Amino acid sequence: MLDERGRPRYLKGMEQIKPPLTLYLAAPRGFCAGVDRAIKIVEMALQKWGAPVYVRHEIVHNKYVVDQLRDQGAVFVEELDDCPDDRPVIFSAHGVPKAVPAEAQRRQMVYVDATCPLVSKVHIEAERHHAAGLQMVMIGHEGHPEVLGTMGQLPEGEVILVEDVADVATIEVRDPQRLAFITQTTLSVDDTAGIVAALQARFPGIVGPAKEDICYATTNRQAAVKAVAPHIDALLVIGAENSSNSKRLVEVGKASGCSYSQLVMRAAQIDWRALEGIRAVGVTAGASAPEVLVNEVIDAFRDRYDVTVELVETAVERVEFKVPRVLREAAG
Ligand code: 0CM
Ligand code: SF4
Repeated sequence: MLDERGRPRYLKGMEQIKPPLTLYLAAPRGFCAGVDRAIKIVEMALQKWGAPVYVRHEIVHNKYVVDQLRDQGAVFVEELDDCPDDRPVIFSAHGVPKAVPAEAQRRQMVYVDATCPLVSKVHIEAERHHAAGLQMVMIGHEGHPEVLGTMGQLPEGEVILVEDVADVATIEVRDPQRLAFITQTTLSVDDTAGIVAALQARFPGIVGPAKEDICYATTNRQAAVKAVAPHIDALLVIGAENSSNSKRLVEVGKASGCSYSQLVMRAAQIDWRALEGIRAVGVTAGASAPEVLVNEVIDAFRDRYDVTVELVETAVERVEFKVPRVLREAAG
């Protein structure tokens, strides 16, 4: 029996015995090197130039992170048109179409590009294929800012988007012999393998990266969820609705046999009634979700259960990216 706040209800005078629960904590989880760098860029820009510093799009897809930076003087906008000429602007970790920095230059704005180097790597791949005369197929989710940014590296019509295996059957290409594929960095590793296989079956001459362009952080977080899944009755993924990599973790949880796999922004969103009777829960966090929110969720479980934490670590990450040189130089 749970009370109105989802905590176990006890009879008056009885000792408060909390039910036992094992909490399997996935590792790696949470911030990746690209997110860490992007947040640092905003913080260092605020130190260097003072507030306000404009940020085009959420620097990373997490409301908590965005709210904290806003409190320090960052102003989040969706388009460059919403920024004044005389304040610095930062481009989010997801990348921007080529037209965006070009426009910032035309307006003689100070800008810092916080695009993750692993997204920039895909931009460069696309340009290289284009220069070699190949048309591009991009595997990704329509409308996602990374997809808009990557497709926007090449002229209109040069990149064809496919979202799933069904799309592969219907696309029309200029020349099947002169084709390359690239992918969004935050896709499901397993789903993408299926789409790549379908592309290779229909266009045997298609050129691509060794596997796909999914980044190390996405790959590692999905592998950790797969390792946790056999132990648990429910999985909570800490992350935001607009975070592609976080949503993929929910799907991987479900595909790995965990029927209750749920995205939560933070502890307040946990549906305690849905968890009634569970004995083992898995917790992970998307690449844009700060560890403070993981701790908040663990504490919320401790309020209600006698918790034993088991770490399930499938990789150790040591990737770090430097911030752009302009921010490493003294204020000026
Ligand atoms: O791309 P995605 O929606 O997963 O973005 P995010 O901000 O949640 O995660 C980090 C990144 C990138 C690029
Ligand atoms: Fe870069 Fe991957 Fe992190 Fe995106 S999820 S910011 S591509 S490291």
